[in-house]
Amino acid sequence: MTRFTLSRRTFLTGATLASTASLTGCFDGLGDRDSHVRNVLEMANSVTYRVQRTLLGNTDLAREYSESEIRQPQRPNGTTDPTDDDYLTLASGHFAGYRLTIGGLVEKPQSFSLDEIRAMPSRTQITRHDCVEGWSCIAKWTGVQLFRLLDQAQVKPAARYAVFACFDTMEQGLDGPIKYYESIDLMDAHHPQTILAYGLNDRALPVSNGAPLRVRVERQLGYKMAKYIKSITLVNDFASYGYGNGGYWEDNGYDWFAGI
Ligand SMILES: Nc1nc2c(c(=O)[nH]1)N[C@H]1C(S)=C(S)[C@@H](COP(=O)(O)O)O[C@H]1N2
Ligand SMILES: [Mo]
Repeated sequence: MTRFTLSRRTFLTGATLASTASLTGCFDGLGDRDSHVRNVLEMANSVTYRVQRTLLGNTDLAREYSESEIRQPQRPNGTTDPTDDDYLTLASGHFAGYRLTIGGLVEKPQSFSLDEIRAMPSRTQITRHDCVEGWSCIAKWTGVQLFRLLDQAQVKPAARYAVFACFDTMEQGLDGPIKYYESIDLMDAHHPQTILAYGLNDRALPVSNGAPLRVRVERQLGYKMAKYIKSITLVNDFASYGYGNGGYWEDNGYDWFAGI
């Protein structure tokens, strides 16, 4: 049976301009954050989100591929070599001093070393990464399923989203460096294919693709899959992050829900 896949763009019929703008790629924002285009996009995005959440089950799997379908390396995109001091210190020690923290709306805040994460049950999946810029790569990702870490932290009922804070600075803001961040809802956070990956194509995850840990959210576009993850915070809204839209690119006009 063919899985029923909805293109989010199918639902943007009233917003052709907006959908064109959202296809221009990772390097072009939409400009004016308060523009009309932005409002149209937001409306279309929330409709798409609700429609997809209704039509696609909670645990429908993204397609997985075979080894022979891996034809090229995963193309690095966005930040490929963070220059932030705390990151460089950890990288120079092969990430031995790295800890992933989980906090916010949880009963038991957690802190994991990479060894602890690698010792947990792992999942390997060969999936296709689709960037909003229009390119795709099929690659093999290995990591721990996020729900395993969340279960240890015991997410409180009030939590609605998981926010990923990253090491890499995207630009200098008035109040200091603006770092990459992203967020997903708890349905995606508990999805069996949502993993914190430390392996790529049978090797340690390279710096260019997000070492030491990057999230894979296989039913959404590439920009949702935060690289260089520093912490995960459970929240019930994004108001205290950036411009309050749930992600660095979202703050620059991209859809928060980027289902494919
Ligand atoms: N921390 C961080 N995560 C990020 C980005 C980034 O610049 N910084 N770029 C995003 C985009 S637009 C894409 S397409 C993917 C690229 O992942 P790759 O380098 O493994 O191909 O990472 C996403 N996650
Ligand atoms: Mo992307």
